[in-house]
Amino acid sequence: MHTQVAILGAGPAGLFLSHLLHLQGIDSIIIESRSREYVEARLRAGVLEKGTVDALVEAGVGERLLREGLVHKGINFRFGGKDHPLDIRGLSGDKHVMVYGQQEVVKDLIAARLAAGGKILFEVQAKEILDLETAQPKVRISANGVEQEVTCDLVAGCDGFHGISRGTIPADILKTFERVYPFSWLGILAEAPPISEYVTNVYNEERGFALLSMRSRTLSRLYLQCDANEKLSDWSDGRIWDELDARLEGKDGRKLVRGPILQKGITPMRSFVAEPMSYRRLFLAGDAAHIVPPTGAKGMNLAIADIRVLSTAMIDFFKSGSTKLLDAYSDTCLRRVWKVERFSWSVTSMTHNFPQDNPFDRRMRTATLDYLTSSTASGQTFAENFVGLPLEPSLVEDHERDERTVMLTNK
Ligand code: FAS
Ligand code: PHB
Repeated sequence: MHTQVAILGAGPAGLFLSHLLHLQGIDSIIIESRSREYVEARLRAGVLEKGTVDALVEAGVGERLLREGLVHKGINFRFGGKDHPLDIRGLSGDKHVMVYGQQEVVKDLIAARLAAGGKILFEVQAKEILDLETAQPKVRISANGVEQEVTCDLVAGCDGFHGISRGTIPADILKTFERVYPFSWLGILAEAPPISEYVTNVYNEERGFALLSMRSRTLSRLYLQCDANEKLSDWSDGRIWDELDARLEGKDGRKLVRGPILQKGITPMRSFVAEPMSYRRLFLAGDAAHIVPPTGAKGMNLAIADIRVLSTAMIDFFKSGSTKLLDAYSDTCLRRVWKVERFSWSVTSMTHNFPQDNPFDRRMRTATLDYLTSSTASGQTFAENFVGLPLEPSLVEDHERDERTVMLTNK
């Protein structure tokens, strides 16, 4: 099989890249190890930044999102037993986010690709990426024990944190940066009306963090900070509801409306960045290159932002033959990736209890949240990050300046 771009992974990154390339008449093949049913049922992110919504709508795959998604102009913080709302729209210059499950975005993108005759090889494992130093790299794939090769011009590593593409970058070139948090999130999807119109971040000095989100007006998406080594089997439905209510405790007597739990899972928490995000004709995007703790609702949004940069660079390459934007891809993305890593790390640090805390640390957290929700300046900082930072301008100019400097120095 031959294609212009071989894409590993049918998550938001791989699917959106394939769609954007298709709009410009560029051919791609997506290689996905899981079944279509599996990837469409996988519950993950829920909050879409304004830039993500705009990109999906402009690409013609946002119609259901606009129809079924929930507009969120604010966010709640609950600490000291009271709610403290933040007017995201007012603090961000009239921007807002939308709540629309990642699995819905994936369904919309798969439907669009298949309707356009796109090639998605489900239940096919990418085993190895070869010949990246040549103009015709290959991906060795395997399905039901049968091995084949996909030859291509470019390879997009959109295969997530546990994929193979990141490991294809030579160890003496790849640098990784990681922070593993000493806790996880226990998340549930429940058939129960959300406690409020907007997402609520709960900080309880004694018991830790909880997040009260939703996927619709009848589906609640709720999370609890739990120990990193917790087992799901230790958490009965009743214990989950009781602990959520315990973290909400307050004079206003707020309690969650309970309902059947449709899905539950435990997600480990880490911050991770791999540099560079490209090697020869391989370009990493999304979780293959970076991970953020879900606290800032940035994971999928970062993946889409990478693809907005990568698709522009790949389209320029196929239309003009120039590699300038591709050469600048990694540096361009990493500037924004690190700022988003900072935001996600900071929101996690100010809302979760850590084992080494003393009472002063916990009061500091409450004071930080009090300042965040009472100071316009602090609120504006949070809001501009939460609705989504703008894409960085391509660093082509920087690279051209560097090249000129190198040439002058070598003269
Ligand atoms: P993805 O992981 O979505 O997609 C990669 C795809 O590659 C997968 O379908 C995988 O099957 C496939 N693949 C891997 N190896 C392969 C191989 N060798 N061959 C072929 N295919 C291969 N983000 C938030 O913003 N909010 C949240 O609440 C949130 N919750 C999360 C909960 C969990 C359990 C996880 C794991 C992540 C969560 N995230 C959350 C982050 C998540 O949304 C990611 O950022 C997002 O899925 C990134 O998209 P992709 O980069 O496309 O990677
Ligand atoms: C979610 O609904 O998954 C969500 C909402 C807000 C966050 C993080 C996650 O800050």
